[in-house]
Amino acid sequence: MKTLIALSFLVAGLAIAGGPATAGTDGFRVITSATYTSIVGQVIPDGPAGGGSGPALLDTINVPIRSVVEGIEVYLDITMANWTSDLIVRLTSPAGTTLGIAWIGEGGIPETDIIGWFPVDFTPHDDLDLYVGEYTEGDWVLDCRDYSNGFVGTLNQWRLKVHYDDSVPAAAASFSRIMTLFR
Ligand SMILES: [Ca+2]
Repeated sequence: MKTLIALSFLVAGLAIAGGPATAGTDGFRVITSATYTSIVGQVIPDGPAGGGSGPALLDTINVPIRSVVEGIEVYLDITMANWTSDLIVRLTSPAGTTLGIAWIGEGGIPETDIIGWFPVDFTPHDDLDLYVGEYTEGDWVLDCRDYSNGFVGTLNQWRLKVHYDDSVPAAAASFSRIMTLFR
């Protein structure tokens, strides 16, 4: 019985939130976006001398929109004294999905400051489309860690751009949230 209920929510979710994520108006779908900025200004703790991860610098952006994700973009502004390739930055969605954003020298990030959008300016470690279909509302948590002893970086600010379907009613968004519970 639980399975049948889950499937009915799945069908409802697909009927409303399915289709390609495109900008602008698409029939009944009104894809729009909202950008949130968090000014942080904190040093990312240095990695230990023996190797491995340093303590995490965590920062949260709370998204109040009740809808489903059509796309996610992340802007990072991290200044480094020297070398960024010892940094790993991850993002966890309200549904609990953790994806890699900036990752040890990958995706075209420079050796000095990382200032730009993933995936517009740099290629994220993981495909951020994996967030598509998740619930937008709640805490999105950025996790920055330094994996090499020596130089440190500073997270000046970051931004989260959420593309969502503005035509999805709150009830449908709740269905989407229930869907994530059955994954
Ligand atoms: Ca370091």
